[in-house]
Amino acid sequence: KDEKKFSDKINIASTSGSSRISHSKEAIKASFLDSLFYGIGRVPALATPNDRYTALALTIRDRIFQQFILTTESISKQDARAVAYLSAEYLPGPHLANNLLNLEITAQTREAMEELGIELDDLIAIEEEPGLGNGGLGRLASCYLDSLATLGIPAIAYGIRYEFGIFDQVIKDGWQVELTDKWLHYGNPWEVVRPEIAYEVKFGGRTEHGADSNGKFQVTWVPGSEVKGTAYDTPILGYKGNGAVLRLWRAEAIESFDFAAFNLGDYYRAVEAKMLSENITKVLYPNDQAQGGKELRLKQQYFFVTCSLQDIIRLHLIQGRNLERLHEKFAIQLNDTHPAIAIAELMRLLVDVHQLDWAKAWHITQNCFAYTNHTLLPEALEKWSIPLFEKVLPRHLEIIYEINHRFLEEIRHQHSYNNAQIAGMSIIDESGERYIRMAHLATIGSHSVNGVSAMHSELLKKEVLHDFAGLWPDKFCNVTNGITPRRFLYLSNTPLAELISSYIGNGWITDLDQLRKLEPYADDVSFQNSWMEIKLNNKQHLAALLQKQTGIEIDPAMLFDIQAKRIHEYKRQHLKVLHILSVYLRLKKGELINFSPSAFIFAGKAAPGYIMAKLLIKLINSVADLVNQDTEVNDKMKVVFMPDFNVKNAQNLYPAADLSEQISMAGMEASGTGNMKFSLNGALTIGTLDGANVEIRQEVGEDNFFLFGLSVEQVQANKTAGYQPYDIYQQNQHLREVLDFIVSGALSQGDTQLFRPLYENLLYQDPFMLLADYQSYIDCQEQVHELWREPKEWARKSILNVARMGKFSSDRSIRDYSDLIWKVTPINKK
Ligand code: B1N
Repeated sequence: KDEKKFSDKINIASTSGSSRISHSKEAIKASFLDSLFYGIGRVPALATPNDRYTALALTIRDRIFQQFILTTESISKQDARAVAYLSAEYLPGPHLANNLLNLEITAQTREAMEELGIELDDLIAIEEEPGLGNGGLGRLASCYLDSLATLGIPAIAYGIRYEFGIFDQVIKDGWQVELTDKWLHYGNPWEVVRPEIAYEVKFGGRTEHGADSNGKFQVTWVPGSEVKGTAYDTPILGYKGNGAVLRLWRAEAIESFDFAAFNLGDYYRAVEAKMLSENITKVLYPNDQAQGGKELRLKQQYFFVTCSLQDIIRLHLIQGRNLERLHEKFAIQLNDTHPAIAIAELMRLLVDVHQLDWAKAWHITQNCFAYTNHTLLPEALEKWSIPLFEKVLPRHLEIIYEINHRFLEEIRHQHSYNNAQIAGMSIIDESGERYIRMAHLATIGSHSVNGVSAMHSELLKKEVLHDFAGLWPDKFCNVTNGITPRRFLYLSNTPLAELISSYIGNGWITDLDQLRKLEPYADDVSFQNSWMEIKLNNKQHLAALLQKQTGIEIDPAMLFDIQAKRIHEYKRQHLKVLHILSVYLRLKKGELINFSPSAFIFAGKAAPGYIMAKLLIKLINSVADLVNQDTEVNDKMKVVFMPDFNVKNAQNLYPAADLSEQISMAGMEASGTGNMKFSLNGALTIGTLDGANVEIRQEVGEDNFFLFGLSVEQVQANKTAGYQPYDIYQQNQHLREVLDFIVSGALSQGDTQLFRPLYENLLYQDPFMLLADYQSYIDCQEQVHELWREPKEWARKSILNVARMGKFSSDRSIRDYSDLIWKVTPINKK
């Protein structure tokens, strides 16, 4: 009976050369047909486009898993310290083309498909992207996962498998209309469900305090309801090899829980319980930067956090390790406060479930967690009202009170803080109705707190977390955001990537600083010509797409001036609208002789409940209608709103931009990452000194960046002095004409009321100081047009922008996190 175990019988290395997963064209073809016949049971004659897409996705997935086996083996052999990234949002973008690129099999796959009479690009176009995030924060998480995988750092990214992601945006009569995002409708070939990896999640009920059978003090949580979270894994391939896992949790009913009702014959009540359970992961909240205090959102957060922590503990224990060393094996990163309940939950798991004493558990907890803050906006700082929180998580409220009590005792006695300071730092806000401040919980429970750009990290210490920075100066650090050059240059702008590689080699793909080698070619006329020719091609491609999406025709020779990001007042899409109207009115008067024909392009979603943002979209489309139909100007200017900004559409925008608009009020944009994507694709930036713009300008050089507007200090001084936008309106005649035009009815079939709220907000409040920055912006745009008239100079600056973007690779960000915060190193794969 010395039968060997299954695992001992398989030599994984020997499977890696197997023809089944070889990267040759013939193998891909055979594997594709296998997937089609035996994976989904189709014959070619009956295969729909989606069948073909699915068959190819499965073919590629086999090859990804094959690569993964090696990574997984090395990780377990080396007993390496791993990163667990906790984020309520991810925006991976379409997988197929990116995976082909990372496997370096795009060419042979294209040929294999061609030989079968299939166009690869048609299959790529079919893919529905997972819209599991709102914007920059979710995309950042996905860029980081790409870099973790590429660098070979052991990592699991945990999140929520929303059945419906961010809504699809369509424009009707100029207004945003939201449609349900049915991304799972045709199935999802990239994920693998792991029914055996599932955890119970409790909600509500009450706690019981007493002694256990050994007389030890014990708290028992008697829940009001329970659901189950099941793991769905998506393999994320890094460039050339290594992998990481995106593990998303889906809520399901626990059979046993509604069994009682079922046995009583109350079938419908049992099914209803099942339905309610599944609601938890039904839909993504489409608000970015504003939190409504919704019970279901709190449940979502707790749901994915407890599943993830239970999973981390399981992974730790099955390696035969001691729980007291959890922090030595896992670095857990909190992507904003959305997963910050993890701090109380890990305490509960360690103390209530695994019986560790409080001090030990707290040591482990603080050393596991690190917290990234992504915003200073007051309305985005998460807080939960105590009654709501207590109803959903009664045990966690007790734990938070205990954490808070111990913390406040410490600062009162060891640091002699006074009552006002203590009230300001308490986890509980007691200034009115009582709330839990999640940023305080995250800061107290973590060993590291970071902002996402140099400026934001400084402001974080000066403002929102000022007293904590005074107490623990060493806890605070900065990690400037970054983007993956694989997706946002190589994949989405392949012609430019290939041109770059033909001059400096392809080392830049994993070492973006090597782009510096382009600097000597910035003045090379033939390089400039190739550079601008590629840009023109990209613009043609975008023009064709926009024509298809909106019916609006734009001339690719125009200057493409693009603002693409969530619609928000602080981002000031309306400042750009003021500029467009100013151009329009001056062109109509025959002024502005030197204006170069421009296409003003916008893209972005507004939160469905954000009235002003939705009115802004209507304003943009109304301006577009007016301008595009006016034959007196429409050979000199066009305005287009691209609907449904998502990763897929974004990949068409960045490569085609001449000018990138990064015009938020200084101090408002934590970092921005769109700014990096545009610049990496050769757009010049017009921007304020805000977020990562500051560092981009530093890197590319002041001469290669169009700077305008007030600095943070000036914004603050203005506010203190009692900012009066109306005075500026009165003093600047041209601005007055532009603003008055908005309510003249010319944009709204005579309706002078439609845009009045926007107009009055600017004249009398102007919280984001558009009027203060208006003239500076207009003047700066004149400089843009001056440079545009010098194509060689423009090309030179465009090349220098790209050459100097190395710092903004997410590989650099991940190295910073690894060195400064996580203390992890890449695995060595033989
Ligand atoms: O995070 C990005 C930054 O580049 C942006 O500047 C920043 O605005 C963005 C609540 C947020 N901050 N906060 C959010 C998202 C969803 C939500 O429900 C807040 N997003 C950001 C990456 O660092």
